[in-house]
Amino acid sequence: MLDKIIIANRGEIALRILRACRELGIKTVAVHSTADYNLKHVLLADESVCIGPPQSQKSYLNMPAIENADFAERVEKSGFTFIGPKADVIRMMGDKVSAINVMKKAGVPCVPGSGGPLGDVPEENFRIARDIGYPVIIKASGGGGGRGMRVVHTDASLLNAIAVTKAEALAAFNNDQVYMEKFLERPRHIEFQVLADNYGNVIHLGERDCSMQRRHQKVVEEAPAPGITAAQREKMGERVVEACKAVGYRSAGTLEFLYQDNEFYFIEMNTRIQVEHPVTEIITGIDLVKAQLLIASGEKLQYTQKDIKLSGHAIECRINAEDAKTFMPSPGPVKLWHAPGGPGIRVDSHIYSGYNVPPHYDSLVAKVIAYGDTRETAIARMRNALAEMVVEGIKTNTALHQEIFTHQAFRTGGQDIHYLERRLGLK
Ligand code: MV4
Repeated sequence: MLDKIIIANRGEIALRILRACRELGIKTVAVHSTADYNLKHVLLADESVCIGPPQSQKSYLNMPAIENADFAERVEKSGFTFIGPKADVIRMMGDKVSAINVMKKAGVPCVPGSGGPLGDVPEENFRIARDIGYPVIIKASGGGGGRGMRVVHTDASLLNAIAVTKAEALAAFNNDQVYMEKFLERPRHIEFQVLADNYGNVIHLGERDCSMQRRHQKVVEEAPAPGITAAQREKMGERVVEACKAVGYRSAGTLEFLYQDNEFYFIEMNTRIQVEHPVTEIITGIDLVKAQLLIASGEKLQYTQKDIKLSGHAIECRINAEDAKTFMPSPGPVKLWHAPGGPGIRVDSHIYSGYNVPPHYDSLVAKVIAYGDTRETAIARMRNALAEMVVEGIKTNTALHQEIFTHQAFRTGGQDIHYLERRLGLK
């Protein structure tokens, strides 16, 4: 078992990791900026080290390395264990063109596309676009999560879109490689969770629906995805497991898909634990963070695929310190915090009465997760929990969440990625 770990995170996930360490008897070192000396996990950790001023670039992200893969590599080269996949696998998935190609080769369905980086021969790019069929989307290979993308509807704007996306990609990611995909107009965002050990054992833990988003920020996530059948899950699950085996994946990971007209299309892979992991933990009964720690300790996966049974339905609301209408950040002192509770409610949060939300980082202050044997029950419990929750001193987006659950379209389930922005009248 690992003896002691550095928690190189902040906020609710750092506390989540600390709790898993406590359960396993692993000692913890919290590293934090000067703005974060009063973070809950810093106060609870066995040791803490201040690593710099508030700005992330000067503290949490202050290292000569330019990307996650380089960081993982440096950790391993220094003789420590990195809790996550191998550096070369992180690097491969960080490059979207190479990620798509390995997935395609391993039998995972991908969006019809260029299958490689675009060159600078105009006629060739016109041909690719016409073969795919407009509308197409130009994406930066070094991008992901919605950064560096452009939709193109006709030949007339294709070359300029490629040129501009390339220039932006070079500036943002130091990599001007771009690729082309068919633009899906009304997809859902559905992602599969995987867990892999150091010995080639890989399982999937079903899917999450993360279609409720605004400006690429997820707002509500749920598992399982409404309407996905056990047969679809099993088929996609088998493919994602085979693909992870093929690349020598290790630790927790997420394969993101667009889902439209009953088909899944792989778009990218996240090589880390994600904000929305609790909904999967709840319906599978598996502690994903603990599993990551055990895997990094060299233990074999304790489950095989047949041990994984999904039960019930879980929904997560991301509570942000922001204005519910304007979405402007609302940092400052939390005067009063009462977490909701009761049957089927889990709250992952680092805030407490008297805590000050710093202005320097993302605005997530709590995740409220509701569980029930049916989706309807989970929604009812969530609405009670949101009504019961008290956060004073800062503004939160709780009213937005409350509104989402009043709408019949949400209650029906299966809305696309544009639903929330349409609903908010932002589109
Ligand atoms: C797409 C797409 C439509 N067609 N790719 C945005 C985030 C990044 N992960 C990929 N994204 C998209 N890729 C094709 N071929 C639409 C989006 C997209 C999106 C995807 C997931 C969740 C929210 C989104 C919001 C806008 C656009």
